[in-house]
Amino acid sequence: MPGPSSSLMRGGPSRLLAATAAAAARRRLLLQQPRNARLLATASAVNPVSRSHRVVVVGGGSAGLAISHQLLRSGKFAQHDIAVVDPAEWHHYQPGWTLVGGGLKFKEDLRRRLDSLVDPNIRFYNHAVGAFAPESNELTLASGDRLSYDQLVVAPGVGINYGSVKGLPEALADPQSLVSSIYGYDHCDKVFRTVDKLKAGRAIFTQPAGVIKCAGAPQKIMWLALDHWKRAGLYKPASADSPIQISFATGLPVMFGVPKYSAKLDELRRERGVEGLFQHDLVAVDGNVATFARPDGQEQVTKRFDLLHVVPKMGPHAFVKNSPLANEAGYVDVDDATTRHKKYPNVWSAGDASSLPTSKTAAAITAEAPVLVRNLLRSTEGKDPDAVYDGYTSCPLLTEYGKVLLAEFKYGGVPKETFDGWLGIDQVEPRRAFYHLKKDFFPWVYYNSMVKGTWGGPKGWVN
Ligand code: UQ1
Repeated sequence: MPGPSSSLMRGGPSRLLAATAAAAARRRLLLQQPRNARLLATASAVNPVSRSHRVVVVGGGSAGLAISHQLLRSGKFAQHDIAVVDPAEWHHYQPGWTLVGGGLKFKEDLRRRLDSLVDPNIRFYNHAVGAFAPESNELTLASGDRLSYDQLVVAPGVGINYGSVKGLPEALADPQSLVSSIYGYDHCDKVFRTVDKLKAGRAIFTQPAGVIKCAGAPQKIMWLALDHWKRAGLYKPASADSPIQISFATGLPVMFGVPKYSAKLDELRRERGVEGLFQHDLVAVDGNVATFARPDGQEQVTKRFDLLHVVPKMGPHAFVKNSPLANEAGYVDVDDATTRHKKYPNVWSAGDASSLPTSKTAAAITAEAPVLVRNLLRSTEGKDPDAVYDGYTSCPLLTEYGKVLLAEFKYGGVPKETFDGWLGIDQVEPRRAFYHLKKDFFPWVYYNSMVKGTWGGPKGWVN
């Protein structure tokens, strides 16, 4: 098992000398050819730099920032012992994009420059990862430079496969089309414009088969749109003369993966006259026609729409999927309880990129991060992991303007409700207080605490 940081221990003096010589050669080149940019670029490509850190965290999203700052706050690291790697210019509070789609927030207010969120004591590499080499405790950046580590945390999230639906990229980009998605910075503000524009016709809201982040969001945006149209007199629940009709077309067989909440949400769907198209997996958009795949070799189904809200398929990034760290599905193959890699004991993962079999949310990260951090720190001291992640995750499900059903559960879809028993609260009932948690408190605590490593989710403030 890797011990405390020392490039001498890991690579031996020859590697250190080689790196120093390479750096000196680069400096000489810089002095000799200060104006020849092309030569310099070539020189750095053939002479990649190698740096070492005690912990390298891949990903500056919710998981990467929470984990790297919790590690820093442990007081066990010197300046630049910890590094964060992420090519992004911006960090987005993605849970807020549903609120943008509902016309409740501006997307510009939900983002921060990523470099402004990384503590100066953490070394920030604003680069993509090229490849992992866990056998030699190294990774290569897209720039060609190499980073070596004692401990590696892999938390780059998942990618959105817009191409998974034929015709979707074009339909999203067309400002005239009433096709949109809250799953992306570029389009999340188009959603409310399309909702506000629709005065009559059929609105279809989709959810794909397979794993997505925030499994409740595809219907949250539908409930907000329904409420908007209802208030405008354009939607009359379960009425034939309603100007607007609404369908929820989901690749899954149920409204939600947890039976307790699914039953309630299906009851709302029926009461509100929303057509349920279950096991309908959107595969193509062509003009005003949506095509859905059906299971078990059944024929595809086409539906005409006037407004379409799409949730594309999602999946692991290629640099994770095609690496030795991935399981068959392409996620970082970690233990469900300890978050430690099943094959490489100095590799850890949390968040959307991990194989942790829970619903992918920022709330899940509030519970995963402290477990990962404690177990990683113990392992640097030669101790076995003793912290256990129980699968906690949460979905604050907007059911209308002003109400949220706060679904909270752990592995196996077993409810684990923070406010259970408080004054007889059952979280299956949508409430105004939870709406304010979702709309006002969580975005605030996220940037003021969570990304700084001081928010423990249901446990409140930590560190
Ligand atoms: C949470 O901590 C959090 O992070 C800021 C969220 O935002 C995305 C959440 O949605 C939830 C549910 C939590 C959990 C915290 C409490 C107090 C239930």
